[in-house]
Amino acid sequence: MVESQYAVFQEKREILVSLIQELQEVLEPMAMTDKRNTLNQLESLVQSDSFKVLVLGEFKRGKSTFINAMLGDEILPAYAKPCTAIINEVKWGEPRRALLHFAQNENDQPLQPQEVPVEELEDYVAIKDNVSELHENRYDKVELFWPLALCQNGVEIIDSPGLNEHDVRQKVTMDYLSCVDAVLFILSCEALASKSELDVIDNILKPTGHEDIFFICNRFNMIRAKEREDVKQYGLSRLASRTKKGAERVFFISALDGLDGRIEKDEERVNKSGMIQVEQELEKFLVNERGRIKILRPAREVQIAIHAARQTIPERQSMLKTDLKTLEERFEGAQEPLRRLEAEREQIVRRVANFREDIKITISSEACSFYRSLPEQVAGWVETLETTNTVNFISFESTKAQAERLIEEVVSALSGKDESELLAWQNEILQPLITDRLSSLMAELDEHASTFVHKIDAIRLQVSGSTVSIDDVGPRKVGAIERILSAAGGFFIGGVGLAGLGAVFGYQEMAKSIVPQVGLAILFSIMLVGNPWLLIPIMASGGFIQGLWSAKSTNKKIKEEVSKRFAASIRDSAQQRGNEVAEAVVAELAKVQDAVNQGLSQEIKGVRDQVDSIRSEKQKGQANVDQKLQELSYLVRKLDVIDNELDKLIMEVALPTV
Ligand SMILES: Nc1nc2c(ncn2[C@@H]2O[C@H](COP(=O)(O)OP(=O)(O)OP(=O)(O)O)[C@@H](O)[C@H]2O)c(=O)[nH]1
Ligand SMILES: [Mg+2]
Repeated sequence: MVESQYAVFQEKREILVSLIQELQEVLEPMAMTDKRNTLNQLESLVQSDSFKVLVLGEFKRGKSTFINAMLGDEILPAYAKPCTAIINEVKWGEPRRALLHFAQNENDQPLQPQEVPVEELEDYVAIKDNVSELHENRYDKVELFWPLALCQNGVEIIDSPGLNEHDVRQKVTMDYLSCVDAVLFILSCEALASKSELDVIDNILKPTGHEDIFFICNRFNMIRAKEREDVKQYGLSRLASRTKKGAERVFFISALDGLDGRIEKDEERVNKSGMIQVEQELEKFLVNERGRIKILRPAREVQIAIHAARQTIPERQSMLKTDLKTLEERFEGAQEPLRRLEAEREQIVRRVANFREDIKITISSEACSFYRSLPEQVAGWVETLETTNTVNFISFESTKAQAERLIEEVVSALSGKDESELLAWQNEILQPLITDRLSSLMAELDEHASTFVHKIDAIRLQVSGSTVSIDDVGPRKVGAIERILSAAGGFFIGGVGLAGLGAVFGYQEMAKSIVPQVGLAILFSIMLVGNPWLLIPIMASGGFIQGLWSAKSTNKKIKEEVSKRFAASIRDSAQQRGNEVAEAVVAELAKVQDAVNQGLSQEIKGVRDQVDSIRSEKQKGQANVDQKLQELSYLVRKLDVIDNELDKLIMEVALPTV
């Protein structure tokens, strides 16, 4: 059954949420405020999380039709001419409504999203007269809330305009690639796997961590029956190697048959369309692969919190049994070691900061030298460039308009080349460099964290007078760095969005999930800085065209001139672009630094928090102390129950399903 797997997942998610809530109640009387805040964040994250499915592809491949077919209704406009103008997010909601979000300029006041009547939706989301409207960029996206079964199962579908547009690529990259669970790439069987499509897959999707792409070869019904097998073989040969599960992830379908079949309740037509196989595989993938991470990763955070509570309980018990004067003396005695740990914290954080500085210098110099090597290649690119626009002096159209179009075409081709060279460099040189450095940083941090945690635990035992050491509090092992990062909401660092299953239990893997994130950051820095599109208005206005016109330049000359300018613009911005790439990496690594800092600070602060809380309990009198002691033994039993339930959940989710 289509719904059942999603429903099973939702049930498990609810169990996880209720376990988090129960644990929060346990921590409440134990003065573990920081941990509770982390769990709070975790709870809302788990609760609000949905399966996000991004549908991508070039113009007119049938993206909107495919989504409509999945939803079983004509919800998104889909026509033969370029149609989808902005990103549409389809999610669950009752009653139907549409919320329009406006594009934001940096200096403008933020505009509130606006409700639009669903009947008028098309006025906003469809391209009306011509493609250039896309560039107006007035709207950011539309959120559609619809009472659809698929969405009720926690699936959110994102439709996007054709990827051919630079702006679209930028927006999709920036806002979506880091958080979507699945990417469905729609192609047309009539023009399968073009160079530009493969470029997007190889240079944007894969480097940003999307290795399990679904390739949907649509419009299969347009292929003559006797050619179908050949088309399939051709599609498989180009696409299977580009996705982790190979041929299993390459589908040949007719979305239109799927949609019409569903509307007309023609089961046979739906079956023949190929839609059902895609939906079943997608469901399996979302629930098993993504859903597993969505449960196991937070579950690990809960385990770490339980472990922390188990460590705190005997300390509190011992402190409650100690007289106040002795406690104050011990705490006084801990001040010096705590100060030393404070200095150690600063040192560790400084180490990460230095690491960032070092890597910034390396990357910036690598990136600059890469950019400096580009301009000399531009002439070669333009030589092999076939243009469709030409300038013809006896045409009725103004020479200026003709020249503008030619310029735009050349710039567009060159910037595509520029972008793909850069992305290739990023994949081959930059990412391995970052991964390598990051691994050694993590190994180093692990060592520092171990010493730090060892010392803080010794202080805690000394202050509390407890004899129950961390090794006695439970069967589970929590690594030092894991404990530190977890204090700052560890798993938020990489974000569960791009994390692989390996990230569930290994901090090294978790740290690596930051690498695709870094890749994304670099990608937008590229798209935003030294934007070659700015060359078009500069060349189209002013003396440039005038000069060409009076010299009656040939097309070849125009191309040469454009390529010269293009090369010069890369040369001029090489330093800035290089720095920008380095900045993007460093900004991403700042998250690691902040998390380490926050984690270490919380460990130190925790000692004071506990003493303060015990002091105030004691001031309320012996009866209160006795009651608190009783409560603590009850909390131990409650922790056992939560821990067992959690183990059960983890076992169920972790076991491979068929
Ligand atoms: N024959 C046939 N036509 C299809 C199929 N899927 C989509 N179409 C048609 O192709 C045209 C384009 O479909 P859309 O769904 O608008 O394509 P799109 O990728 O969303 O287009 P843009 O949003 O403009 O990029 C429409 O006229 C659809 O009816 C299919 O499987 N077979
Ligand atoms: Mg569309």
